[in-house]
Amino acid sequence: MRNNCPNDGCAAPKGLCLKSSTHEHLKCETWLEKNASIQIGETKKTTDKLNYLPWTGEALQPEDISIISERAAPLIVGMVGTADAGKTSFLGMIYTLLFNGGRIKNWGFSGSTTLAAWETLAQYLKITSDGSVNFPAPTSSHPEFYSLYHLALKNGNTFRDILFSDSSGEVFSDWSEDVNDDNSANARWIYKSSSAFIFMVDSAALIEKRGRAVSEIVQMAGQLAANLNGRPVVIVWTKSDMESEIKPTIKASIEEYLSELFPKSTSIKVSNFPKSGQEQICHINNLLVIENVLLALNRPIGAKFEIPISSAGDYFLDYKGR
Ligand SMILES: Nc1nc2c(ncn2[C@@H]2O[C@H](COP(=O)(O)OP(=O)(O)OP(=O)(O)O)[C@@H](O)[C@H]2O)c(=O)[nH]1
Ligand SMILES: [Mg+2]
Repeated sequence: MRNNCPNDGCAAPKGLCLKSSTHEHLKCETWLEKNASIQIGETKKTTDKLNYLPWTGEALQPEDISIISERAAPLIVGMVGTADAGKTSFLGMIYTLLFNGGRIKNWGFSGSTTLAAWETLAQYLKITSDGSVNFPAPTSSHPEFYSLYHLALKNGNTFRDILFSDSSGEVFSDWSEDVNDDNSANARWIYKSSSAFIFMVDSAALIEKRGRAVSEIVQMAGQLAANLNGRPVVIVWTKSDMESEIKPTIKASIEEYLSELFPKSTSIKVSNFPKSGQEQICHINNLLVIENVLLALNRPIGAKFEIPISSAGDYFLDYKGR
């Protein structure tokens, strides 16, 4: 039996879910009613039998990484930040800017196996008829939830396959309090597998929660720094349209702490709201983050991080062009 969603016009599970994003179709009532036995961890096994292409356009799972590993090992960029920090909408903005002709210095867009997932994120950021923006729902905190967004980039004859790993801030907060937390398996995998990190500082949280937000950010940054082994971190101050409302002493203390913890890092302010006079933080800086991640990844680091790539057992198929 094909496990198609009975909702009119819905392409889940192979394409876009009409009601929600990426793998969230597993939470859709209509989907669950029709496919009662399907659990998050079982999706891949079920859809494997249905797919004629090795990829669906949806966000990749760790076991899918081999699909994009023929050219060279892809590089995973871990998105780390507290709940609501703006991780998912940052990714939606990156795709929106690239789709509208934005450029990453020296790098051209060369494809993606997760276009449907990118497209879903970008749909959220579209301004509605009443002038508001529907941001994505909080990312699932299920310990088996993985969401890897693929970008293939080209610089002359050099290709880079980058996977941005989105995750729930709630899970990363649990991980930062206890790295062995039972429900943080995905955060542990992201931390172990990433070649670089984007660390997000939520300007709105610093305004609204002040000291509590400072402690959460400090705790998470400390845990991120614990076993970096030279892997680069780019610090991103999200929701910078609100920057002027952050108490100067709070801002200065976080800046000082992060620059001591990550002395080689760059710090960039971004926003999803291109207010007049502040276009740079939206139109330029979001892509500048990716440019800085790529620059940092091109510098030699202290340790090499291997990610699992399946072997075809054939010298020709196993050849990874560099
Ligand atoms: N002022 C302002 N608010 C923003 C901006 N971007 C996002 N937000 C708000 O922040 C909320 C959270 O954004 P997300 O991108 O979902 O945050 P997240 O880090 O993915 O959250 P989790 O998945 O729960 O960890 C959104 O629902 C918006 O209300 C921005 O540029 N400026
Ligand atoms: Mg999210």
